[in-house]
Order: sequence, then structure tokens, then C-alpha cells
Amino acid sequence: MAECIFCKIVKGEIPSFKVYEDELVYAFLDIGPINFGHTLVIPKEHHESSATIPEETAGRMFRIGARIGVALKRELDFEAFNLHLADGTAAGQVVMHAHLHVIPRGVEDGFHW
Ligand code: DGP
Repeated sequence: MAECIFCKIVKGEIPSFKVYEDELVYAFLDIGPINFGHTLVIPKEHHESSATIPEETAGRMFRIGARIGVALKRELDFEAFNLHLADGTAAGQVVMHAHLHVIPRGVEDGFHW
């Protein structure tokens, strides 16, 4: 997967603003944030779909995403956050390396599903 943008970010070949890293996952600020602090959590290993991510890594992604959401709320004074994952082009996935969006939210966003 030499051409995958997110694999290149994991390898440090493309710069990113790192939020968190461990042996399984990497989290970094989204280049086109919906809100200040919008973060992406990705598996270090390349998986196009969330469905093929090993259970330990998928669990870590969710746990770290939630912890980042809580930290963003506290540190940036937001009221809530979304954890969002688009799996497949028709669902809105643009980068074909699975990723979990952590999007801080405030009531002034007027955002509703
Ligand atoms: P999605 O539509 O769910 O596939 O979201 C892909 C996200 O990836 C989108 O919000 C923008 C972000 N993104 C794409 N390329 C880069 C990049 O090179 N660096 C960073 N930090 N984010 C990127």
C-alpha cells in the first residue's frame, strides 16, 4: 500500500499533527476540520474497511477516540463529540484507509443527524 496517504502519515513520510500514538493506532488532526480539534484515529496497519481490523486494534481505536473526545471537550470547552466512521464510498469514505473521526461539538453548531 505504498500510495496510501494515511500509511505515509504513519511512516512519517507525510507530516501530520500527532495527537496520540501507540503500537496499534495513530491519531492526528484532520486537515479539513469540521470543528477545531477534529481528530482522526487510524490503525497503523493498512485496512480499507473497518470490518477487517483485528478486534484488539478496533477496540483500541474506539477507546482512544472516546478518550480524545473527552479531552477535547475538557480542554477546548466543547459540550459533546461525535465518533464517526464512513465505511465505503457510498457512505462518504474518501481516504481508503479506515479511520475514526473524533469531532468536538457545541450546541451552537446546530448539528443533528
Ligand atoms: P472520510 O471522508 O471519512 O474518508 O475522511 C477523510 C478525512 O481525511 C477528511 O476529513 C480529510 C482528511 N485528510 C485527507 N488527507 C489528509 C492528509 O493528508 N492529512 C490529514 N491530516 N488529513 C487528511
